[in-house]
Amino acid sequence: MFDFKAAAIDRKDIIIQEKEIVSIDGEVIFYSNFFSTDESDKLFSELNSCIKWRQDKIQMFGKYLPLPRLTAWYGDEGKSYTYSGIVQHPSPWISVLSQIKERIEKTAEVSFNSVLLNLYRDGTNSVAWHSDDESELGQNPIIGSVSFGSTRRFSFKHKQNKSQKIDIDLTHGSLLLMRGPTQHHWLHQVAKTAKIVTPRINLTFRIIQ
Ligand SMILES: O=C(O)CCC(=O)C(=O)O
Ligand SMILES: [Mn+2]
Repeated sequence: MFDFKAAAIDRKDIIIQEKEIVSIDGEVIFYSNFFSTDESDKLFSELNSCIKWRQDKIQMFGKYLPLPRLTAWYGDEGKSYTYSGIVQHPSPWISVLSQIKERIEKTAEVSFNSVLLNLYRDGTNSVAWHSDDESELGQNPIIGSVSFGSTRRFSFKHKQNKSQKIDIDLTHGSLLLMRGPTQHHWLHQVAKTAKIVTPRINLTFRIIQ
């Protein structure tokens, strides 16, 4: 179990505050400044230039439509991932991704074996309501979500009690941990917005069984 009493973790320069976002029917914890601004600036530009971004298409109403964002999948050999009918075969780990993975593993207290990356080029890019509940993620998946670049609003909506909604702004250098039964009871999305014109990169570290 996660120790909520440990309210902050030491980073060399500052204390990272943790905040519980969801506690009913799930466990979601947010660290707003997990990476320093300096580090986050460097990681954003490295990811922006080094990642092999791809434009996937999904089949809807008999047509193939481009996803409203670019994606990439990295991980241990053989850890393929299927979502919305798209099969992603992993590219091997690169140094920048391994560094980020190692940093968040200390806090998440697990070893991740894969990461899905999303590049939201501007506010027209988004991800629709969904849960990360694919069978290869196991019963109660733990997901470590790291964000760099533009702040975008991440929303939760309870599946049974639809009036229950929680919004959280995912800032540059933040970490959001989702675990426990969260994916069974909550949907999440990043909605389109006319306010944002600059890019954002999100990495969701996962454990493929
Ligand atoms: O961009 C985000 O913050 C979330 C992305 C997401 O939910 C996903 O890739 O499954
Ligand atoms: Mn998701």
